[in-house]
Amino acid sequence: MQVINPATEQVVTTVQSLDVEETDAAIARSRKAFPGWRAVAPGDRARLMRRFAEAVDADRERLAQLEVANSGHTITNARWEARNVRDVIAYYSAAPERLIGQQIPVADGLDVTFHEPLGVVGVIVPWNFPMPIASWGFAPALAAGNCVVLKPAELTPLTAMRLAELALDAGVPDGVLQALPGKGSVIGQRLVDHAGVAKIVFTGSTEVGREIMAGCARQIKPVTLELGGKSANVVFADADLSAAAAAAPYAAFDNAGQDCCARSRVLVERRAYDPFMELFEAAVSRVVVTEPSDEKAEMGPLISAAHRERVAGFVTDDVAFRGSAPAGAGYWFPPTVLTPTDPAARVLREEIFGPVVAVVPFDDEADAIRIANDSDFGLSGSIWTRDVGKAIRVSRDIESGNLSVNSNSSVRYWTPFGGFKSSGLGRELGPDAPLAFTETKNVFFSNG
Ligand code: TAP
Repeated sequence: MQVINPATEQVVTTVQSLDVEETDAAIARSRKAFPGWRAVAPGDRARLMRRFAEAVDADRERLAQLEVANSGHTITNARWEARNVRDVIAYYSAAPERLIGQQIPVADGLDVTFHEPLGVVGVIVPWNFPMPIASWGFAPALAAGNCVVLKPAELTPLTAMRLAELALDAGVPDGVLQALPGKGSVIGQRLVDHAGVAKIVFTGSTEVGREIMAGCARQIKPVTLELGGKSANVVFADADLSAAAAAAPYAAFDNAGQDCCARSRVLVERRAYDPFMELFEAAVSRVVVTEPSDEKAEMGPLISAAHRERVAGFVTDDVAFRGSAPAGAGYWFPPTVLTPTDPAARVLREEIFGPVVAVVPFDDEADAIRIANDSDFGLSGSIWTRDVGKAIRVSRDIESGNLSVNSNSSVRYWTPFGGFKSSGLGRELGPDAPLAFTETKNVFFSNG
């Protein structure tokens, strides 16, 4: 399988796609490694994870350059992503020594609970943020004493493969973390169907997530689903409009809009609509769309020609204004702002996963909440206002897993992350994430 640089359309390298037999062999290696990994004393497992984090730290620039070449991420973003992986592994390195159970008052003895690791966990990752999303699954799973088989997207396998090498170099035993490049329909499906895989962590489209959940249901296999989004960026008239407008392009066009948390709907209070649009247009025109290895780049290309075609299908006659994009080789697409008037427009309903955003006016607080919630998705979103009471009310009423007031921040590894409605099931990250990779065992000791 050829790995293509989306900014140049050139072949970066060739990677061997694994088949079902090779996937089974990898699962068998993982199952063999599990008793040993589970038996590593908590302090030693913590130390190995810290060494893994240090190995990632020492390799940050190489990982970042791999992501620029493989995924077209801007170098600034790719460096942040490599640091994020390091920090996520370091954060969960504290977990092995803190998997604390309970002592429960009972008659006739003593009752205690243990958090037992599940076994082999399959982590299936999309192409949009290959490195961080992998680590949000594998780091808490490893910390809780599980082995992980990681399935990167077929388009973007390079950083996942490098991270598995770094784990080995750091002393994490063979078979504890493996990355298997190849097709979702082959490797991913096998991880779901294989009785030797105890849990699936899936990040990707709602469509595939639904099938994964059905596959897991057949085996009563636990599953975490991190799926699509259609998030609203709600701007009230009392907000700092300059700050909201200056930030809005990055909430929709960062990573070329290939972001599950992209605020691809901007809802603006009607009486602030015209001044906001003027500021927003100026901000969009300033977004630097260029060769992603350029330190000044703020947006790179889309992942593939097929995806660019899909994104282009959302651009209708409602174009308000657009930014710029390079011509020539590469899957470039300009930042695009639409002002649809039909609430049923596809651009307001479906996930675009490209640099296209729709702006919609609203009348008041109730109208903003109604429009924000008029979606099958509920992953992320923002509320811009100077009124603290309004911020509290609206953030409680919007049906979404992650909201941000006067900012567009989405994912922090210290806090739980995941969606409402069709955006998913379960939460990743935050201090409790390792517990999602354990079963609670209750043991009664009779004093008779
Ligand atoms: P998908 O097409 O759903 O693919 C995601 C992963 O699943 C890939 O590794 C894919 O492998 C694999 N896969 C495909 N078919 C499979 C099957 N039958 N069984 C098991 N695995 C299978 O998504 P994508 O296009 O890569 O990513 C974009 C989507 O991910 C968007 O909807 C986006 O919102 C969502 N996303 C969500 C989040 C969170 S945290 N909620 C974060 C990022 C992205 P191949 O690529 O090799 O086919």
